Amino acid sequence: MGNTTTGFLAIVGRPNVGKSSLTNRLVGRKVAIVSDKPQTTRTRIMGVYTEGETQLVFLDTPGQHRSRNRLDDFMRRSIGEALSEIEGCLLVTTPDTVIHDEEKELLRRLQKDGTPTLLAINKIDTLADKSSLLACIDMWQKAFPFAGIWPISAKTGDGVPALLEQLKGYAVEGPHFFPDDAVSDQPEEILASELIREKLLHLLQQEVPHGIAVGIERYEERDTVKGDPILDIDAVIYCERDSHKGIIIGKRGSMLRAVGVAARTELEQLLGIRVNLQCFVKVKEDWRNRPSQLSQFGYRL
Ligand SMILES: Nc1nc2c(ncn2[C@@H]2O[C@H](COP(=O)(O)OP(=O)(O)OP(=O)(O)O)[C@@H](O)[C@H]2O)c(=O)[nH]1
Ligand SMILES: [Mg+2]
Repeated sequence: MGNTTTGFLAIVGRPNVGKSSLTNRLVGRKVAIVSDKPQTTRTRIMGVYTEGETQLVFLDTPGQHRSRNRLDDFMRRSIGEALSEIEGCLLVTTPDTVIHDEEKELLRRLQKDGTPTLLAINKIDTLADKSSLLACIDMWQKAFPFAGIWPISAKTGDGVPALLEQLKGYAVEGPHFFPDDAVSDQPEEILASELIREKLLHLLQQEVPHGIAVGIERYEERDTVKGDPILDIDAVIYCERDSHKGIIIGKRGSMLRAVGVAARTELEQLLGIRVNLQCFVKVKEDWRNRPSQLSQFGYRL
């Protein structure tokens, strides 16, 4: 056996630019939930890629944004934590004509730490005219000494293999941090609660899903009378207001049912086992500003 190498690489950027989509694409499996609403990712999630002697651990992070409550504070601290003790960093952006303040803030930190940093310009599949990319690349090149700039699409996979090749170069000699068949540091229960949150983000309007947290009260495998394994999951969806509770449940329970079916279907696919999912809804006023609640929902460092 040769020498193993491992690299910790943070994936940072503004909300909604496609950090989690890219993490999933790099790992080759869904490890982080994705939605078209900003601030989908709330915690630092490790996605693991192992090929032969090389292991890369991607640290997907919440989008860099200004704080309005204690959950936001926690999310910002998660980014800071991910940026310490890494071999390299990948800043993800979109083909814009400006560099946003949040991006400048991240680059200042990376420069201070001297972290080797690559840029991924994501969502190039949305560009009708690819020539506009040249001006974008030029703007970024002048702004920061990136170790590489890669126009990519996390959606189609365009450009991702070449980016991955460069990222492998940041792995350093040492034992693998995770077993070679691992894809994430997230326990299955967390994946289940996150998938429920993802479906809520997809199905609900702007303000409601941002005030939602999902707790798993039961997670037990058993054999059915026929002898097939089945996973019983009881989940509680916490929201901030009575009016939100009504929206989440929907007319005669239709919304809650749709969320449950979508989450169960995907969970069954990912885990390869039949799932019996029961969802309940409870109100926890202002939980995003209550430290004890935040830590109960797993939002603690
Ligand atoms: N067209 C297109 N859409 C993309 C691409 N990558 C991501 N998206 C979409 O962009 C939206 C945001 O994707 P996420 O991966 O959740 O973005 P994020 O940066 O992790 O967002 P936060 O966790 O909120 O910071 C979703 O609707 C994705 O489907 C891409 O390459 N092309
Ligand atoms: Mg994300």
